[in-house]
Amino acid sequence: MSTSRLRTQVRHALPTALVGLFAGVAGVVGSYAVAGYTPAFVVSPVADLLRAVMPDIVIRYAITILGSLGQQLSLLTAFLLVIGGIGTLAALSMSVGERLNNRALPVVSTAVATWGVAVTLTDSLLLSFGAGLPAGAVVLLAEAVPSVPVATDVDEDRRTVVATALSVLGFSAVGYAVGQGRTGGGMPTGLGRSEELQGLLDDAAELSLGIAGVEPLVSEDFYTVDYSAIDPSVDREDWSLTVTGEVEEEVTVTMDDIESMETEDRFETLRCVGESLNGQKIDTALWTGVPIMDLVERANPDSGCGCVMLRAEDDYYEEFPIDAMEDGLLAYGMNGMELPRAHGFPVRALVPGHWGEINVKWISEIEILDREAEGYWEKQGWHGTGPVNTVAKLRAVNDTDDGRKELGGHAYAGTRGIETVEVSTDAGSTWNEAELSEPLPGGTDGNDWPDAWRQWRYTYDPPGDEHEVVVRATDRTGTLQPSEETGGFPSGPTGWVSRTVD
Ligand SMILES: Nc1nc2c(c(=O)[nH]1)N[C@H]1C(S)=C(S)[C@@H](COP(=O)(O)O)O[C@H]1N2
Ligand SMILES: [Mo]
Repeated sequence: MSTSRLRTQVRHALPTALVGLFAGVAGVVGSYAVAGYTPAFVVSPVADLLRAVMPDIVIRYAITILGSLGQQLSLLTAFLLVIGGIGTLAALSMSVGERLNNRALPVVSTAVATWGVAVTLTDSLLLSFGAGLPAGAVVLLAEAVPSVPVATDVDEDRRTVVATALSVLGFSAVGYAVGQGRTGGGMPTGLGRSEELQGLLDDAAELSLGIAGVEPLVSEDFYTVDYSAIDPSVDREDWSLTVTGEVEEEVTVTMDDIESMETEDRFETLRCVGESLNGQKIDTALWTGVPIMDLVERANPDSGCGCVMLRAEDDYYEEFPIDAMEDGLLAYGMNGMELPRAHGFPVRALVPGHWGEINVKWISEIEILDREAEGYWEKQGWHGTGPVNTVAKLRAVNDTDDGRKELGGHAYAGTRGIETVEVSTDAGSTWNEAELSEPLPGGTDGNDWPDAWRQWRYTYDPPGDEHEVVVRATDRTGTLQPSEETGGFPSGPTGWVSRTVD
């Protein structure tokens, strides 16, 4: 092969790869336009697949160390894989078409192959056209330009590339906007009963100590932890929840059924077992829902293990003792509004005093088990189905106007409740009691306090040089938070939060 011939081929291959890239982008954008940011978007199952093939150890550290960054990385990888995959299909189609001297074939084969892959990934025959058609259209656009003689006219290629690029760019802008609209998440809907619920929220605001740098008792920004890359998007009308397994009779309820049941409003804190000791994966909201057991008892459960598996629309599942649900809630409201999608719309479980992970979002099934089984996180080695550890968090170190130091944070002990928070400003040699916010109204587990955190504040005259501040809590059973420090894995972090202050 002469060098000029080779050069021509290389120049020619470049546009093919580029057209492939454009086809990949167009396929992803088209899928987004029709599916929005939901599991029917082609990137979502690929991100989930990545998680499934990832070794446990990576997932474990991704959640404790990388936090949501790990999720963003796998999402980015999934994007690149899908774009590259569709691009490869398009490029292959184009080179086969060129060889057979058939210009319709690459268009059809790109569209059909992309559609087929999308169907395989998302299970959606119709929405998969959103990926297939734009990918095919890009190839059509590229092919529509008069075919180039063997002695390639480079300018012609360049023109094709620019025209295709501009079309894909325009399509991306429109597709993104349409997909955003489809994703929803516009204005949240109120629950009604707004006066009553606002009254409770006002009470909570009044009980907050108002320390700079410490979130109020009802969180302004509630954390999220999701095992899948893209949250399920559940239609209120399509949703139902069924009690299955070891029951006399399966019971299924819809949203209308849930809303006709007796409602409860409740302040409750959630905390993730995978957070760090002074981490931020702990928050409190006012939840509205119905008692889980009102529904479970209708099915007449008869479990051999006294255990239950909650299952969700994202195929998440967690197992734990039925007893833990005794005071559990099926929540459909959060802070006076419908439950947001990120927190489990339309319904999630709330299990008082237990780690966040068994508070299953987008709940779809309550399976009464005959024998013990493992939940999703337990299969990864976590032990997060039990009651939470007691913790006092240090959130703020403030200088007051009169030259003193003000320390503040939250303390949480699940349904055991917080009795006292103590602060040491000399590395643990001496201790003083901190001021505590009054408990939020309500009660669970036969207590007259709710399963919710309290705020603490401690003000002191600083010694004038560097000193070590340590914080610890005692729960209402009189048990002091253990001082021994462990990381989050597998049973949640323990130890006393400390910080050097100057
Ligand atoms: N269906 C479903 N429920 C879920 C999860 C999930 O990934 N899927 N994550 C769990 C974990 S690990 C925690 S800590 C809490 C977090 O609830 P939040 O996202 O509302 O804060 O939800 C739990 N419920
Ligand atoms: Mo969690």
